[in-house]
Amino acid sequence: MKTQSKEFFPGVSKVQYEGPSSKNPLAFKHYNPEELVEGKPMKDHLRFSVTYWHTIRGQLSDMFGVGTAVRPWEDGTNSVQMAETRVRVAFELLEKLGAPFYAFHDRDVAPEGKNLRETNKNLDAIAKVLKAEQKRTGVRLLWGTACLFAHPRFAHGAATSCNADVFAYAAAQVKKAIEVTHTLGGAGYVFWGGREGYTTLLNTDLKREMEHLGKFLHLAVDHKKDIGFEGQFYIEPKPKEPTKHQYDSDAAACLNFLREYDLLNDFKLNLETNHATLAGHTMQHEMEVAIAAGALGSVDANTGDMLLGWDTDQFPTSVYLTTEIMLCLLGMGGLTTGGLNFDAKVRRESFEPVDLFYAHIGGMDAFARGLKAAAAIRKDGRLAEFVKERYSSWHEGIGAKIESGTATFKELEQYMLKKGDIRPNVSGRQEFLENLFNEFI
Ligand code: XLS
Ligand code: NI
Ligand code: NI
Repeated sequence: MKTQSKEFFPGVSKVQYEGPSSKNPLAFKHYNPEELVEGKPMKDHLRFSVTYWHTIRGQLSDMFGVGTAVRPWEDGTNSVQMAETRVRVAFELLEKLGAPFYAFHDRDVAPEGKNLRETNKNLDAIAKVLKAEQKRTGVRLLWGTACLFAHPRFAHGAATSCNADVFAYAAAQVKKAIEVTHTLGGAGYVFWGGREGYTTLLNTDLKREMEHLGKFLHLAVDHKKDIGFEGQFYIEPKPKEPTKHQYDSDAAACLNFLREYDLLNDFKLNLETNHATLAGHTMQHEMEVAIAAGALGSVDANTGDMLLGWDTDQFPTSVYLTTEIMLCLLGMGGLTTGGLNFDAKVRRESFEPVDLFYAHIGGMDAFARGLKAAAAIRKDGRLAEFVKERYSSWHEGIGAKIESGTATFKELEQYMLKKGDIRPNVSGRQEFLENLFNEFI
């Protein structure tokens, strides 16, 4: 067994805040964990999380080529022993980055065995190591989840599979994953329906599949209550990839699904930037939709590539994007159970271990800048004031009457017949507002 003192990233020491003038690529220029923004430490606003699947398990392969990742600690096996070593790697990285959270799929952390029983045993063994490392470092589990998409048994979906046995297997797997998340004190649990959708409607009973998904989620809620797990359940929308259409396609579709199946009280949304853009939305749009329903829970913080149409899962570096995200989050009063989870991978060409640090440091700094810019926009107040003023006709008179629900169509007709006509009398001032936004970047 590897001893705890063995270093996996010997060239990297604990990443420190050195301020904006630092030229050290392994230092934070903007993320200063204890610095107060709107009276709260940055680390509590941002609640950064590292994803196990990309950062620890990502091979950097693509559709055209095998993995390029150079990971000197890998022994070429997927043994339980190797899984244990990877936990040490993960926690060294988490500690050096000063990231307070991590997230994983069950199969990222422990290998499948020859049957479900053995697989569960493997997971239990690694959960023990995870728990010890959490205790040693103070790092916490943001959320756990089950991988219901990689294994061939899920080719037709999991909860929405045409085969009832696959539904049963998925249920057993999710049961176990929730229990392990509970044991590790996870703040939440995510459902991402990687294959809960279809590739052709010719073979699909859409209504039946969606009902099965609703049923599955109810069973999960029941079990959560049974075992006393108080973490937040999330659905993570994504429109497609790997399927042609996933049922949880965007925030609005998820909210409607949860409402239809009476699950709205038990779920919030975990929104991912690259999924928003795949759905033809901005992240800000997805966030506003979720916030309006009181259902924004957590964020998978990444970004896509403007010129590539798939889920490239890149680390976020655009301060415009992070400012928009932080403006939404500050506006809703901040994250509670959720976090900014870097569901992001380094490029296939960035194959050295140290690239994992550059990537996370860049993402953390980009969000720190976004946080500061968003707080400055709020303090300045002009943007919020503009929006408020834009709706001022609703603050009194006929507007107030409509909003309070006391106006009738008849009355509105009378009102307008008397007035005669109405024309737009104030500009939307988009360009003015874009300039205002830029003042803070
Ligand atoms: C894939 C998803 C996935 C979820 C967790 O596109 O983002 O990584 O976050 O299953
Ligand atoms: Ni994600
Ligand atoms: Ni993704």
